[in-house]
Amino acid sequence: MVVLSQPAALDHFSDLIKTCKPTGLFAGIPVVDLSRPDAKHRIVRACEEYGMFKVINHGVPLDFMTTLEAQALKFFSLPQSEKDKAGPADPCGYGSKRIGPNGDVGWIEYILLNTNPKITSHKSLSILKENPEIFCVAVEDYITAVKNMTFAVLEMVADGLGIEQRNVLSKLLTDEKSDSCFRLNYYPPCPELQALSGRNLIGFGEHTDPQIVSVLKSNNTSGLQICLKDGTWVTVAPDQTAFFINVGDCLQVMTNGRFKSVKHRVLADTVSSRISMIYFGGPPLSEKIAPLPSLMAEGEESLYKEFTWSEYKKSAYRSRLADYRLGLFEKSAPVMLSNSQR
Ligand code: GA4
Repeated sequence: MVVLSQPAALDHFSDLIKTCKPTGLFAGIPVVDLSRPDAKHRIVRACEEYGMFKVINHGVPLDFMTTLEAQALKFFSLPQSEKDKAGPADPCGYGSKRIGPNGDVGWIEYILLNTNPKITSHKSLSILKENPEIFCVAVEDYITAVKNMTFAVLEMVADGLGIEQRNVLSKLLTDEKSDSCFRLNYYPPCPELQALSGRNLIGFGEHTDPQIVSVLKSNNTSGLQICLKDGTWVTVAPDQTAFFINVGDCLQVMTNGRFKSVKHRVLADTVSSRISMIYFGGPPLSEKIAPLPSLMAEGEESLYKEFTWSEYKKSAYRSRLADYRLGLFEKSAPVMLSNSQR
């Protein structure tokens, strides 16, 4: 028997090393050209089938995307002691390897910010203050443009679903109390991985996003994988000029399970660093999350117990990354199972 020993540099990270079936780049993610009249129908179909789609002709200036990415790279290249001044993440701020409060880890460095100026945490403010030239303008421009695109996409979703009130979803994010956040992720390359032949290093472990919708832009390094309906994992081909939009748990509930909150994860690369920036659109804390009445057929019942975003968020922060968080709120199965037990 051949026993592969682990490179010393990875000794502390055995939790992050997994054997994931090799997958080729998946070409099946629906591409939606937002300038085309059929966009709304394509979006709805994609949310039902994959819980994710890629948008092109999105109207976000390329310059905003490349500038923020360059600034983020600059930040992550600072000496560790400088970056640590913006941490630890609780949940906002700079974090390295630790994800969330319950022991999850990944081969990652990140910055988490609240996007609502009214509830911006002290930590978010100090990152912006200490690195003004890096963040202020670039983050502001980028987030404003991405938010506007997201509002338009959510209106297309409502329209595509045949709902008369087009802003029924977007208004939750345009609300001044919307609890949205923004994340910059940096996945450093790990050359030592090569020695682990066939095994993978987890950058961000499998999970679903708790919010309504997430909007991701990455550089050209692959790593993002999604889980298809049949349980197979596929690698999403990166596209640095497009956005990948995915359904969050709240949107799954608001469509009474018609849209699927997609399970996804990120694997680290041996040679290239991956950078991604994600806007997570969440509703106000007091918002009740329940199926939209206009989507319910006669006699159809909600699959979920009613909850507010604040209750769901609290419950999410008590969970581990891979837990099936909606399980606690399902009417039929009131237990939280880890994904591997499902
Ligand atoms: C997943 C989606 C977003 O990145 C995030 C994450 C959050 C965190 O990193 O602080 C969580 C995770 C995410 C879900 C379960 C909890 C909370 C880490 C974690 C273990 C910012 C979010 O809103 O939920």
